[in-house]
Amino acid sequence: MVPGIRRLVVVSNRLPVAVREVDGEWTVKAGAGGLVTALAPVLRDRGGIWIGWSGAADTDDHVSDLLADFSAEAGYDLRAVPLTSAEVDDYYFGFSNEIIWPLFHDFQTRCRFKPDYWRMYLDVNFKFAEVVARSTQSDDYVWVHDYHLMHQAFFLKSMGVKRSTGFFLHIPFPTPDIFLKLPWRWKVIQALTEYDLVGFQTMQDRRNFVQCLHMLMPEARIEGRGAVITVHVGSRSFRLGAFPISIDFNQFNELADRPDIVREAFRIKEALRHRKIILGVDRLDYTKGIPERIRSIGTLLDRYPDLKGRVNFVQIAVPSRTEVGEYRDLRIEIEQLVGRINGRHSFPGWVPVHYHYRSLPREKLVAHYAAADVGLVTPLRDGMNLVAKEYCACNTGEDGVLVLSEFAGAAAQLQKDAYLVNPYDVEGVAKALHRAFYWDKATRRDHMANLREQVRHHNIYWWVDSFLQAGVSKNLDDFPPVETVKYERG
Ligand code: ADQ
Repeated sequence: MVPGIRRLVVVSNRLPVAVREVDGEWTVKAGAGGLVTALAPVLRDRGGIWIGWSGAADTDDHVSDLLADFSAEAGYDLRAVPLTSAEVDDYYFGFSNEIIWPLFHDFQTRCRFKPDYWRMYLDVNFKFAEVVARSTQSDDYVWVHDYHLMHQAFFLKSMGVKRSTGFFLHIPFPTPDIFLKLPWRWKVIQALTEYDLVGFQTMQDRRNFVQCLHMLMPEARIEGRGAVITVHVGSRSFRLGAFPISIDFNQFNELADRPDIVREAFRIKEALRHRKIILGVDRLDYTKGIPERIRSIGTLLDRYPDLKGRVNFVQIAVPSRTEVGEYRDLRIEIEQLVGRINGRHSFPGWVPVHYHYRSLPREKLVAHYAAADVGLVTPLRDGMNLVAKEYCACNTGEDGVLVLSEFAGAAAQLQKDAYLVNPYDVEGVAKALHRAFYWDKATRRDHMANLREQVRHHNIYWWVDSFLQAGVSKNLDDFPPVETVKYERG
């Protein structure tokens, strides 16, 4: 797939496995996220390596044997970067989750700019880079993922280790007025310029990055147009691209049509007496706009009494970062809002909001998507949002409506056929839901068919290939703008 490149080396904060201690025994299981599904076959076919933290602190010896067994079976190597509890606290919970995550999602008031976090972030990045240097050779392609590890190329170079490197940012890149609040803004930008390719989810993220670059490094010069452009800084050049991440469309599509899942979807509808289902699915995170969404449902029922007893809102929230106080507070806020709306609007035989705080197995999740008449995806800010794409892939009857936040990266691709809303505008969201409720069958089918086509073409394999091609190609003309690229997996 990539000429001249020996192996693909993926570097991410977490390894693509779940390592757990159950009753004193350590176990390791394959992870199930989209990134794992997309990259695992690529690594397996090309004999690659995945470098990351196992997810458990201070587990050095217990885990390495288990990972070796797992590697033998998976067909690619897993290399764990062991982290101490102090490192996990300041690098992961601190710098990554209390500074970069809120700042890059425009929540600057939630940031805790502690210098200790920054120092530990650098130490841990150096530790990762040492493992990368030890585990790789000069003709390997090192693909680094996400905001936890922005300094990999910088440290590899400072060690004198020459590697071809690419970086993909899964979260948004903020506008200069927000990014410039970061006390270590220059060092972060400078570190990113050390990669050979930096990939963003959307053209807007890339534009934001270019604006920050112009402000902090006025000598930088941009060349080219389209999805991939070149930046020259002094004697050095690197590339910037927009590569919207996606899902394995066929996998979701086929699951949704499997007879047992069709039956499960029917059971979900039956349990709600075949009322229209509005569905929300998210990690429980303040960026996902769950309280605002629930308030919109309250407003919907207040303003449009014709829908009383005719809709159900089902919110499924997967527990996330439960150790963090802010996330616990958010959970309480959501539970109170659900209680208040149900207390105000329920009548015998009808409870408007059904809230589930748990992770669902893939099959159950797909059954919920397939059963839902409206997918309500309203993050306050999101790099992409895969739930929006999963909902479309599972809507095999082409009968659903996607109501989507204009602040999700997915809106750039899906805006023509999704019902776009401002998630802060509770009345606007309520109005959109009311309209969506009355959309006729033909309108629903037209829009959903287009949405599904978009996700089918720009699937996760298209994403991997376009990043890797940009990572090693020398010809910019190979890269037409993302919006017009047509791709089908051969
Ligand atoms: P996330 O913030 O985690 O990802 P998202 O893209 O929506 O956000 O992915 C969430 C995943 O979790 C989906 O695949 C979904 O199916 C799954 N999920 C959510 N709730 C679940 C539940 N209750 N049970 C089981 N599974 C559940 C980050 C960025 C995003 C970006 C992705 C990929 O924040 O913007 O789209 O990375 O780059």
